[in-house]
Amino acid sequence: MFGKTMRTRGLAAVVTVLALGLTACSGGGDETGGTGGQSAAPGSGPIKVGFSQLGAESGWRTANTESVKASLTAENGIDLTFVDAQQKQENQIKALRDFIDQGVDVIAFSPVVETGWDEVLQEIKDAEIPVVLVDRTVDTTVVDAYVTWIGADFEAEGTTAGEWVTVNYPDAKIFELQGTLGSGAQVDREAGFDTIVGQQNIVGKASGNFTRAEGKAAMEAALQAYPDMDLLFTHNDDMGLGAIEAMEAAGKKPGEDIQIVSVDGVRDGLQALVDKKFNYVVECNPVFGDQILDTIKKVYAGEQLPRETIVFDQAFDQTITQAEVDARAY
Ligand code: GZL
Repeated sequence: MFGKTMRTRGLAAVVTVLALGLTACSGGGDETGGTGGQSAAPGSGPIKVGFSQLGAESGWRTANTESVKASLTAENGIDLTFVDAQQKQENQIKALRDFIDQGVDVIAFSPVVETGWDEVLQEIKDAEIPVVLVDRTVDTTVVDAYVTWIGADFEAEGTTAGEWVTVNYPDAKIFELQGTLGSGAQVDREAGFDTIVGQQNIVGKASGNFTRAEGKAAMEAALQAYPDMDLLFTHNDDMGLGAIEAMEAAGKKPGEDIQIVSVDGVRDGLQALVDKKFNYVVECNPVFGDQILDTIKKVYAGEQLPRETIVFDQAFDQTITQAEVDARAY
């Protein structure tokens, strides 16, 4: 939370922040001048939102960005500044500092990795701009660095994938394609999966950075290094689709010679299920722009919010039909 003193809209007040609930508004806009620069009191115009998106690395991210932009619109009362960081933390930190200089009312961002944010999060806190964490998580020493986090339960996704493997392929020799190293999604999916399957069943790991090209390259090397692997757990569909290319180039049948368990559930990933090249996919729903909009409006209005909001996920196996895939929103 924002420490002991915050500005609520229209008046400065010393507010004791509750452990879980939080009222937070950006500074500025009240007669005491505030610190948020140009921000205005509720109802006097759009909410200025700075959104730092980590990149455009995967089908999941594309769908997430589309959902965010479809919800955070002028018609919905938002003046959005959206910045893509091309998966570089330094770009996100620059964007966050620019948002402070612009005097936005609310900052939303999906941190590419969990650590390295303390300095800029402290600067944002000092500027009294509330932060909504989207999707990825942070590991920071800054107390009350953000108002709330909205995203998926990455560890549960890993656990769900691991449980399917232990039930269906308990003796599998598993290779694990990890997402961006140090990202919350990578750390927690690995923790959830490995705990269930047991490290003794994992022959090797490598990062494909959540991209198709890097997933393909990592799998090409893994096929050489671990010729006895017979199951791939990939932290996202895009790396799994790249791995399929590598397997087929090596004369392996994906989904048969090497089972593939993936996370995300984007259309191309579910199509691979229909095509029998993926065997199991745990969804990580990227379409939650409306929930982000609702959260931002509540933050701006100074309403209390839960510390986190978990986005609902499900899982799919090869019984999924082409019609179901075609009907998917993303
Ligand atoms: C998960 C998200 C991950 C996806 C990847 O919520 O952060 O990042 O699983 C994406 O596809 O790159």
